[in-house]
Amino acid sequence: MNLSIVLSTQQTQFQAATLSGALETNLAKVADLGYQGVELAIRDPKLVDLDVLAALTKKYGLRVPAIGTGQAWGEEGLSFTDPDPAVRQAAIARIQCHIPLAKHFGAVIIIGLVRGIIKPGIDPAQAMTWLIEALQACSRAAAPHSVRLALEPINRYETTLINTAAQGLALIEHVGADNFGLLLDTFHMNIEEPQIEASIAACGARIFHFHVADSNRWYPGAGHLNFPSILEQLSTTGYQGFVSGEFLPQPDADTAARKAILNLKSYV
Ligand code: LER
Ligand code: MN
Repeated sequence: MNLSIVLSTQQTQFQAATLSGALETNLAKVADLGYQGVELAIRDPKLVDLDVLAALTKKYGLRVPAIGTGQAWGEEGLSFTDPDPAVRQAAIARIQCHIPLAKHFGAVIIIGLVRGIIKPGIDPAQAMTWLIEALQACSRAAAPHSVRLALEPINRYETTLINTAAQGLALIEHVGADNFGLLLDTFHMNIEEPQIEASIAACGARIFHFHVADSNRWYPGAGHLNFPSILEQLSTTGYQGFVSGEFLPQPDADTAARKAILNLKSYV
């Protein structure tokens, strides 16, 4: 099992980016703890230098399995389902801007909260149409570069659009692109899925990336999720990607990052 952990390239309001800021110090720490990869959360690719990122991740022997994009929503309000067409277009352009980075690292581009929410007064069917059109445009732009996109079902308290794996699978049918799949996150699954292992099995080869946090969004082992069973089911699907830690920096970031890898290794 390849393990990675979320690292935001800049300070962020997103609480479950375990590590943020101080890029080289954090990369050295992640490598030292034994992680094979680092999932980079990047608000805007224009804020980072691909050459620097490439050199530093190489220096510390870290792969980049995925790029998180949610800060474009959380900190700038960009979304695929905003009633304002200019905002929708800016969100699509922002995601497309991640393609060169994703191509370089062989990373999946995560579509999390940048999909947006159904805003008050907006017909849900209209929001879904905007979402599908945006995902088709981004998947089409990424395909020639062999870049994949993964939409993350997110719990009902954070979005009104695509909360469950089943909704994610239905969306895949509508988008109709081979390079579009899902990111499953155990924290959200614990809230939304009737049975976590069954949902993992149902998603099968469409699982493009995987986030782990425990039931309380602390590091795996700090809550009541059955990770040995969840990870066994994930491996049964043939998943070859990274298991990526995205949890609160509690009781502090260093302890959480250290306990997560210790516990995850003991489960498999
Ligand atoms: C992002 O990966 C995530 O899990 C969401 O909770 C973002 O808010
Ligand atoms: Mn997540």
